[in-house]
Amino acid sequence: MNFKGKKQEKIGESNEELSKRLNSDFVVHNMPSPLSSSSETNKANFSAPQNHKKTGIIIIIGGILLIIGLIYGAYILIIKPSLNPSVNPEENLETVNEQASTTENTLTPNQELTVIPSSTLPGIEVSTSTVASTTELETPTSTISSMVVDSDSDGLSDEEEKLLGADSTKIDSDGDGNADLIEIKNNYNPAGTGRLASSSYLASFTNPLLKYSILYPKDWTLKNLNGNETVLTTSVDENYFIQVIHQNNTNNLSILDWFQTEFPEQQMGEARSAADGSWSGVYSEDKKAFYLNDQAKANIYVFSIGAVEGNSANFTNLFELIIDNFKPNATK
Ligand SMILES: [Ca+2]
Ligand SMILES: [Ca+2]
Repeated sequence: MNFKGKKQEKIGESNEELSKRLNSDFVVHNMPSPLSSSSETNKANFSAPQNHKKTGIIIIIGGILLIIGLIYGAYILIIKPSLNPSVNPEENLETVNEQASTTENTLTPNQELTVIPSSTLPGIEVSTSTVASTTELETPTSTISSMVVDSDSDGLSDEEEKLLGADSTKIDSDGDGNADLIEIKNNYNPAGTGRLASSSYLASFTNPLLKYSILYPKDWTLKNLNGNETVLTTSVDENYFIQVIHQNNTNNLSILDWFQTEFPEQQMGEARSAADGSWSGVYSEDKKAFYLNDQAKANIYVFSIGAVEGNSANFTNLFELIIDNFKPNATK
C-alpha cells in the first residue's frame, strides 16, 4: 500500500538504516502473532471436530467388535459344549456327566411307566402288573405236574407207586422176581404178597343202591353222589379225579352197539372184558373214558379220568386197575 511512498520519502537514508527501518517496519506492521499463526491454529481448530468423529467411530467399531468377541466366546465356552458335549470332552467332562446322570434319571422306565395312571388306561398293562404276573408264573404250581414222572422207568408213575406202597426207584419193589407193572396188570400186589385186593393201600367200596363194588386207593377220597355216581379224587387238592356213573341200558345193546349209537362220530378205543366174564367194555379213543355193560346188558357204567390241572396220565395205570377190579354185581 504505502510501502512504496515511505521508501521514496526516506530515499536519503543509508542502506543499513533503510534495511533496519524496513525490518522494524516490517515487524511493527506485521500482522499480530495471534493472527499470523492463526492459519495453523485455525487449521488445527478446524480439523478438531473431524478427529473427534473418527475417534468416536473407532470406539464404536471397537465396542461392536468387543461385543461380538464376547458373544462368540460365550458361544464357544458355554452354549456349544452344552449342545455337543463330545466337542470338548476334557473341559466339559463334569457337565457331560451331569447331563448323562440327569438323562438316566429322567429316562428310567419305571418312572416313565408309573406316570401313566392305570385307571385311565384300562387296556394298557403297566409294569407293576407285568411284574405281578411274572411273580405268579415263578410260583410253583404246588404238587401238580404236567409231566409224568417215572423214576425207575417201569411204566408206573411215581404218583402211582406211592399210592400202592411200591418203591419208585425199583422196577420190582417187593423183590419177588416180578416187575411192579406186571403184578398190577395180573391183579397182584406189587408191594408184597397176595392179590391187589389184599393190599393195605387199597380199599373196596360197594354201592348200596346199585350193588357194584370198586377197588380204590385209600389215599384218595371217595364220594357217593345220588346213589348212581361215585367220584374218587386226590385227597389233598381234589385235582385228579376218576368217576363212575351208571345209566340204564334200555335197549340191552352190546357195549359196541351202544357206543356206536351214543357216539356215531367218534372212533372206538381198545375193547376189554372182565377176566370172569362179568362185563364187557370199550375205551374211548383217548383212553380217558371207558364204557362197560354187565353180563345181562341191563346197565351201562361210564368210567372217566381227568385233572383240573396237570396231566391225568399220571394215573393211567390206576384207572385201569379200578376198571379191571370193577364188580357190577358184587352181592350176587
Ligand atoms: Ca415207576
Ligand atoms: Ca414184584
